[in-house]
Amino acid sequence: MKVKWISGILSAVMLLSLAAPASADEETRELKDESIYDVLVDRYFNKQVENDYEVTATDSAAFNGGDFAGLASEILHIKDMGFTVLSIGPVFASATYDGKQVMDFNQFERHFGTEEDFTALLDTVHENDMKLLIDIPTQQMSSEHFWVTDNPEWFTENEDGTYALDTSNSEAQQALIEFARNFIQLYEIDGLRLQETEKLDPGFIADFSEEIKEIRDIYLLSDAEMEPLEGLDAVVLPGVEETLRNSYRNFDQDTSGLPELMENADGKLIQADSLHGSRVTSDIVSVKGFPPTRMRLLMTQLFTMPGIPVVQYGTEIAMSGETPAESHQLLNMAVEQELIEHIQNLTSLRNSSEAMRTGDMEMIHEEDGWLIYKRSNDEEAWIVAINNSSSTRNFTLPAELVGSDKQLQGLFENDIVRQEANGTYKITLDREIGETFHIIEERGFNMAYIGALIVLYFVFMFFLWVVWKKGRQRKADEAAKSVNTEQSSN
Ligand SMILES: [Ca+2]
Repeated sequence: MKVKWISGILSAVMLLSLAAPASADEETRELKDESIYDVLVDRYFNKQVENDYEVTATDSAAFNGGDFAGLASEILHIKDMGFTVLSIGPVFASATYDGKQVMDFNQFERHFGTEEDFTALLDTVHENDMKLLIDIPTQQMSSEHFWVTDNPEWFTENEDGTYALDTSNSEAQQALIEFARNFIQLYEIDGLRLQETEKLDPGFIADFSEEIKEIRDIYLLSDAEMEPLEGLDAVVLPGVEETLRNSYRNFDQDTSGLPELMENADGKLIQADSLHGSRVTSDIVSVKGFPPTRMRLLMTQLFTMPGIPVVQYGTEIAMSGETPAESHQLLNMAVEQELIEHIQNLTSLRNSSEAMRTGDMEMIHEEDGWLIYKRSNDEEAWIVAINNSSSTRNFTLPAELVGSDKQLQGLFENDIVRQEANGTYKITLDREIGETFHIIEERGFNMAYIGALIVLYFVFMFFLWVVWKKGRQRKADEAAKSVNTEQSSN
């Protein structure tokens, strides 16, 4: 009992000392501090049956029934994983479940819910200290949209009969700007993402950004890998999907593209896949890999490198799929928790560590899936080690990189690496394991801890003595009372 109590105090003290940097809340968080969970309303959770118009849950190309109310009621699944931005795709009346074939920008998609349902979702997201992001699709609009019928000159027709808005047309520009300004005036959303950003007119993007930010300084993001552009707060890092997927689809992969990628990632959106394409899991399955192990390492990489992580819904359960409809399965939340817990650990680390989000990045070693890098700022420093190879690896860190009289405290595997007699620190990692080491002062026999424990021990003994004394007093009182009662009944 006593041993358990003391070890409980000890781990609490150690946890406190690890979680020193305060995490930013919704008010103070900037885009560079966020992590984004990307979902399609139709594929998250079906809460209301009254909006299930011709829903066919067995047909991946049809509406499956998910709605705003479902997202609101199951928000804790996302909140608990530690994401700070919920991105829900397009929300406007659409011919398709993914919201791309917009039929009317002035209506919410009826399968998703009403204006009240959307507002309730927005409130729920904010109550949970998250932000809400929606997508603006303009390049595959439905022929039924009145913009198409009234102003055919604003559009070019795609091969599949949908219409792409010509954002270099000044009337089309004005219509889109007016719609977006109205929308963010009506609803306190926190950001917009322009779909197929690479196809939009750069001059239009700059104007659009300026006009919407006059109303409120919300995030304006790109969904495409591209060079930074005036007006966009963040773009997807060029090459990020291919490099991450090639490095982690299997073990013993060529990881030589990672150092350069990580050097350029600061302030950019980083993702291994997106709602527009095939899922990473399909790569892993195609080489007969074991998705949970692969995803674990990939997530360790994603959340400990510079940049703003964007994670598709279903990543936490290793959802697969080659093409968008097939990769957009209805989310099954009642599955294996292991990967979910790993993501929780990583976001918890990232959300509480400024160095991990925006600190300096130093690549220390990269060799065929054996990666070691350092993330640090003036307050804290971390060594991240990822062994994505088929054998146990080790690496000796010189004292210049770590400092003297330090120790490396592993967060996930609980390893502690102490300084060797020659001043170095030797990291050893089993195959297919990722670990983050916090660089802290060497603990050894730390007199401050022992002192604190002694004080706590005496406080506890005093508490026991008080309880014992009170118990004794109560017994004495009861005895006296029963004697009195006996006397009076006699
Ligand atoms: Ca529904």
